[in-house]
Amino acid sequence: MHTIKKIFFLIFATYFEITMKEFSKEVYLKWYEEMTMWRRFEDKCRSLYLKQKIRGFLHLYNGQEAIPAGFTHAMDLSKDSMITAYRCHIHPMAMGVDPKRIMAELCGKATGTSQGMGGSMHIFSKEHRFYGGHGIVGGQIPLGAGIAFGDKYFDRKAVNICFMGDGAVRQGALHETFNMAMNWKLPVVFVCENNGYAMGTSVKRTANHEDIYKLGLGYEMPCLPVDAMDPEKVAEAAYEAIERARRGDGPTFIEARTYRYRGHSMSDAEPYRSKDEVAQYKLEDPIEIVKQRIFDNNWATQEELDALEEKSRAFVEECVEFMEESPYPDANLLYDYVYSTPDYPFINKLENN
Ligand SMILES: Cc1ncc(C[n+]2csc(CCOP(=O)(O)OP(=O)(O)O)c2C)c(N)n1
Ligand SMILES: [Mg+2]
Repeated sequence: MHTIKKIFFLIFATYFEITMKEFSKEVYLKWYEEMTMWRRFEDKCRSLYLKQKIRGFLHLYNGQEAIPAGFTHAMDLSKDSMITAYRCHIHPMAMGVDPKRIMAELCGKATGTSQGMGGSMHIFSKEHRFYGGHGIVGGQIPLGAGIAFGDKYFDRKAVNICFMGDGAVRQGALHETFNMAMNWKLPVVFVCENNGYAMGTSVKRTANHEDIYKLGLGYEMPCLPVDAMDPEKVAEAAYEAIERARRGDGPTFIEARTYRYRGHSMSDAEPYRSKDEVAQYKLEDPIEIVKQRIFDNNWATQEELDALEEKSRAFVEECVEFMEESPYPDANLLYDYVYSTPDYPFINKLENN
């Protein structure tokens, strides 16, 4: 952005007080209700998986809730977008996608976000600009930059938030993307959700240092770590990065330090960590942090919070009812979504042999 344009923006921003929404009582109560609902939703998925109503893979998000809570507080949900990996049930809910449709998708029902044909790793909503749900580790990193390229090209003044895991940052595609994103000053915020592990491999064992955010330094990309157990800290870091991208100054790389309470997926005996370690992180549970701040400010009583939690519980039950009452997709539809090329050379070659 030209210097004059920048100065004009700063004067405009100061005059009209364009700053992030404040961390009010309403925001904290909303966070409490949402985060307890997200936690219950994931716990319910676990039990539906054990009943074989959810098949295939299932990656739960327990412990990481402060990240979507903080980011959506700082985003402009009327135009900004998100993309992430396969641990993807909660981000779209934070963006406004109906959790009932996500529950239906997880169980392969026709009312699901992808008509039941994507499943747990492929939640998607064009309407809410949530662009997946990607199973290839790191595959979404260049895609996020591509979305930002489109936003810049069409001058939409929108920002893409591109989430990835601590395992994904070891993919070569991250480096190609960081280079291009900085070169073209793309409006994207890269966020590594560092939950300590890539399946059973700890960050400690992955590289010679644990400061993932420093990967931005080689590209002179603004980069920083943030305590991602606290949604307020996440929102502050997110807002600064989003506004930098929006005014044309390019990407930021945020290392959101978090922890996952459940296993990598449903089939994980967790031999790589101790129960003590998990218990230690539960002392800084993001939901408890929100609860404590509500109490510290006398914004609600225990009974009022219990009532919000009950609302969350009842809503998750409604999601399950919606899913149970929904039909499976028509079997014939399967053929509509299989990509096939009649003259695909390799299959012919196999058949000829
Ligand atoms: C290219 C590729 N390699 C390997 C895998 C297998 N795999 C699935 S998840 C995963 C770990 C990724 O961990 P991380 O990026 O930290 O995300 P988290 O599961 O912690 O959210 C691996 C190696 C894959 N899906 N894609
Ligand atoms: Mg991880």
